[in-house]
Amino acid sequence: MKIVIIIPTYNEKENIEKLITKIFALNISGLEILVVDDNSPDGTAQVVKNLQNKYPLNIIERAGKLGLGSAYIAGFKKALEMQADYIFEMDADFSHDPDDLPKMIETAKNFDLVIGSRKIPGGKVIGWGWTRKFMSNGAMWLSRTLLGLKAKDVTAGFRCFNSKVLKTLNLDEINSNGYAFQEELLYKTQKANFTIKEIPVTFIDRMEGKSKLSKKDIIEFFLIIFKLRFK
Ligand SMILES: Nc1nc2c(ncn2[C@@H]2O[C@H](COP(=O)(O)OP(=O)(O)O)[C@@H](O)[C@H]2O)c(=O)[nH]1
Ligand SMILES: [Mg+2]
Repeated sequence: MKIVIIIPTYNEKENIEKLITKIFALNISGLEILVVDDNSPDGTAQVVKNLQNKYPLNIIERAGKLGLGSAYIAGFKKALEMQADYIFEMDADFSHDPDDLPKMIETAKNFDLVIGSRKIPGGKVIGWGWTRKFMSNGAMWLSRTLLGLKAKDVTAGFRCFNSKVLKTLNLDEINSNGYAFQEELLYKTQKANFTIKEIPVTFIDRMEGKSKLSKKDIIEFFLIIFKLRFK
């Protein structure tokens, strides 16, 4: 069984080595990491390359900041080439706890998509003010209502896909980025009738570095709802 964890990075020098070390310390058999770096000016890619002799660690280096969605699409294609059975999405900034990986892998044996969810009982967010929580809840409510999404955590970026999902979906048709990308991918997974399971996780806002997503990503989240709903 092969598990590939895709970690997109843009200026994550303070986080990436610690995260990679922590994931491999779990000793999960068949696990590999695939970093997708967008030519981070802080030298994230070099930090990753220095660890490649120690771990089963791969890197895709792209020319510039091309966005989270296209980073994942590039990562998915590579992970499928690597013959992965399970493919994870995971942030580089420790918002997603590596200790949740074993439980997600266990659950992935019975479901096509497993979501590390902040929005079901037992899940939570630490470090966001009330405005960000309010915005996030409102946005997800709108998206769930208009798109008929069953999962509660629409924009979760901690996910485990059975590779058959990503082989089935037409990855080249997904052009959104940021939060919209997570929303579109969830929508298409549900629409293709794959089974989806949320398990509760605690999401901790990043301690090191700054958010790489912007107002533009928030606007795109709303626009894609209408594109998916009314096209
Ligand atoms: N390769 C790549 N990674 C990105 C890009 N934008 C964000 N990321 C990464 O995606 C993950 C989530 O971004 P983050 O800034 O933590 O978003 P937030 O948690 O919503 O504030 C982090 O690992 C980022 O380094 C991008 O354009 N390209
Ligand atoms: Mg983050």
